[in-house]
Amino acid sequence: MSKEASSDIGLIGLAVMGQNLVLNMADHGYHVSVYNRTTTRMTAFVDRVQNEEPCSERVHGYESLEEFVASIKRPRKVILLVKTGRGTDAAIDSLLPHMEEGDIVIDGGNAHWMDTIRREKDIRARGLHFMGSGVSGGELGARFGPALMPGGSDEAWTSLQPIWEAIAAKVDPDTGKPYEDYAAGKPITEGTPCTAYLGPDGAGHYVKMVHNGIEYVDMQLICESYFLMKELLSMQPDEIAAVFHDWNQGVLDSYLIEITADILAQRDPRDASRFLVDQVLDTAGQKGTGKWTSISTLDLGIPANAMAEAVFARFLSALKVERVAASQVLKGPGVEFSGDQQEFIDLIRQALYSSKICAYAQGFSLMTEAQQEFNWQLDFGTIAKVWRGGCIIRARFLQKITDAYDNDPELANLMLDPYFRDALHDGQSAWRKVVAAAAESGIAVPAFMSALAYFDGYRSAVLPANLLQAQRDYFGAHTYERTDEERGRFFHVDWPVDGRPEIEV
Ligand code: NBP
Repeated sequence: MSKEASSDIGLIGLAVMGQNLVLNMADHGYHVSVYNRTTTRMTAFVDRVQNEEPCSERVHGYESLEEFVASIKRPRKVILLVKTGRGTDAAIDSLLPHMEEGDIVIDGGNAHWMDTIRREKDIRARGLHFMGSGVSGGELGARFGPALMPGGSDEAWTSLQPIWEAIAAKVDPDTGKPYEDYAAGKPITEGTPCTAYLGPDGAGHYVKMVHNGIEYVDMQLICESYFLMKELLSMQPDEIAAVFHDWNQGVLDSYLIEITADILAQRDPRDASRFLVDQVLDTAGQKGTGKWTSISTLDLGIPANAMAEAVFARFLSALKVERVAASQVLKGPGVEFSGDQQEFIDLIRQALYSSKICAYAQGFSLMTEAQQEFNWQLDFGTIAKVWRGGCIIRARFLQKITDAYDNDPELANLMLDPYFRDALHDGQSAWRKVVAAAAESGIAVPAFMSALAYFDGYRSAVLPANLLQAQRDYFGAHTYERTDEERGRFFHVDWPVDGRPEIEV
């Protein structure tokens, strides 16, 4: 490799995501310089790539950061795909001394958006650009087409846009269905790319975080559907797989439903007479983005209870030892089902769809508030479009969300859109029956239940917070507003009233 700058872009961090993103860019004709903190990882990757056409010609490895940076055409674009937090800061600190004014650093990791805001400000002050771009789709997505959620300066985006659009997942412009012929092993060049500029500084990483928060609920709702079929209907994994496969042909058509059907049908590689899912321990891990989303909903005052429940459900699952002990002490009502199995399966399907609408409504409400807090102008129809392909929550359903925001960009809540309103009206009777059956049988379905509580709470003109506010005034003189006065006037009495006057505060 000559020392003249000839690469289109550079990438630092050759773990699973970095390697796959490099191959994706090379597939699309880009020359990519690569660097990794531990050199052996870089050399092993470059050696491996020597056998992969056309990537072998287009991937160039460097042992020193100085040579790596010098090999990239200006304005240089360098993607970081390293461990979030200190790893990203350390990578930036070592990279910046070699970069020059106008160059662009792109963090493709799952950074916290406040870190991205901080880094963007620091790096802009040094005359360079910083973009925080969420990358979703895991290993396969990075290799063949992820959903990419960039935030940063307009100028940096203009420079990055052709590459991001080339490597992103693509969907059919008419139907919104992803093109996913990975097996062909050829880059997908046709269709609408699943990427768009989302706004300045931390906007891209915030949207990626909310994507993950929604993903947590989506997964939990699917798990609760499975659990009801398993516990209440006593169905076997392959029977439940067939149900998910069937659901995937309709409005629930999505990547997560598709892989759930695959997982449930999978036999145990150690013993083909049983199913692998039955051998997987029921404790779920997490990397924190669902928790960040829930913390953000609390910070911004947005009622996103299904999102929080999905995180809590993982925490509860992790208490395996305690749960096993408690199961011997705390008795429930026992599981009984005496209805029609097929009918109940369809009720679960409707409960799942209705709850899913609530989960997305919570995610978009959160982003509506966040854009005011952080001074972004998020385009929700575009965000739903970006999520149609490549990412973990990709689903047919997202086209309906784009339609909803195209019809009314100021939509206060997704549930108020006529399509989703009608779907909730149609599904709520089934949803209530499922939640009631779960409660009566002692089966934990926290996401179904909290989503229903959200729906009922949001559509209630009157809630019991009148009593709550009176309690607050009673013990803490926190004041209250009156139903027979204008909003914004606050009153207090010394409780119990006993003839004492009410005062306006
Ligand atoms: P990891 O998150 O496991 O990070 C490993 C990489 O970070 C290695 O290249 C490692 O270099 C490098 N690194 C570390 Br650790 N500390 C560093 C430092 N101080 N300076 C420079 N490099 C450092 O890799 P990953 O799973 O490929 O994920 C990469 C990013 O993509 C993460 O931010 C992750 O959150 C995000 N992401 C991952 C997925 C996924 O499915 N895995 C999906 C979407 C987004 P070394 O070889 O020298 O140790």
